[in-house]
Amino acid sequence: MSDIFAELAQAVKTQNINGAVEKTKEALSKNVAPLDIIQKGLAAGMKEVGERFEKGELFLPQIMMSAKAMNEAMVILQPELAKGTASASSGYALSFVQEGDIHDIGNRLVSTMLGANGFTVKVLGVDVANEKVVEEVKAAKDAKILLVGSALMTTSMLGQKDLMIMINEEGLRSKVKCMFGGAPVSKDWIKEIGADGTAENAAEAVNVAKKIM
Ligand code: HCB
Repeated sequence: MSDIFAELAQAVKTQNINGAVEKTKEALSKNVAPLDIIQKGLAAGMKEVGERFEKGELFLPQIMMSAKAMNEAMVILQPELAKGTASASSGYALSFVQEGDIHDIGNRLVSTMLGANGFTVKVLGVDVANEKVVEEVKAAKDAKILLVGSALMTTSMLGQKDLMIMINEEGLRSKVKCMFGGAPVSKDWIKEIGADGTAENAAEAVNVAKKIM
């Protein structure tokens, strides 16, 4: 089984878009769980791509093509992930990528997994201003709302702190539970800004979301 994960990762690492799609189809045909295909295969490859980019061994066009390979595979996986088994509603979630940030692969994955686990998810997309999030919270009728914010850059992560301040100033803190994630987000950061939780991956995000709601 580990071979298929290595091959999925390899397809992402070598910017092999067709290969990522074909290997994903092959893994599904072998009954490999869609989430394992992502976490043990595609995302593991993407992690390595990020590390090599940081070391200056890869350049932006290569990351873009690796992201494209992962995204094409996700097109196939998303309907599988969305099937889920939940029937009861777990709550309403607002999902977004922080202002200035367009990294949406992880946020889309978390949103899909929450949807598959009974949450009604409104996806606000990328580069979302805090004012927009606050506006959406005010407009929502639900008594409690889960904020699912992602930031992949240390710069955009700072916007999470500003959002917590805005939410408090607007008197909305009791209406929201705040779960933030993305590579630079740590438990210490969550504590510092007074949010409610974080998660390292989409499966953990579902558990955390259910716990804090
Ligand atoms: Co991008 N990029 N990038 N990038 N990029 C990062 C994020 C760096 C860390 C790479 C590096 O230097 N090592 C870096 C940020 C450095 C920093 O600030 N510390 C960086 C940079 C600098 C940039 C640009 C500025 C590069 C440039 O233009 N010079 C530029 C910024 C554009 C912008 O946003 N304004 C840029 C562009 C790109 C793309 C477009 C080429 C592409 C994004 C494509 C897309 O998303 N549509 C890209 C990519 C792919 C990456 C890396 C390689 C991978 C990110 C990814 O998709 N990971 C990333 C390296 C890294 O992250 N270490 C690199 C896979 C997903 C599945 O994981 O962590 O996003 P995830 O999500 C997980 C997890 O965090 C958690 O669950 C998810 C699912 O398992 N989670 C949550 C996520 N959100 C959550 C919310 C919750 O509530 C709970 C859990």
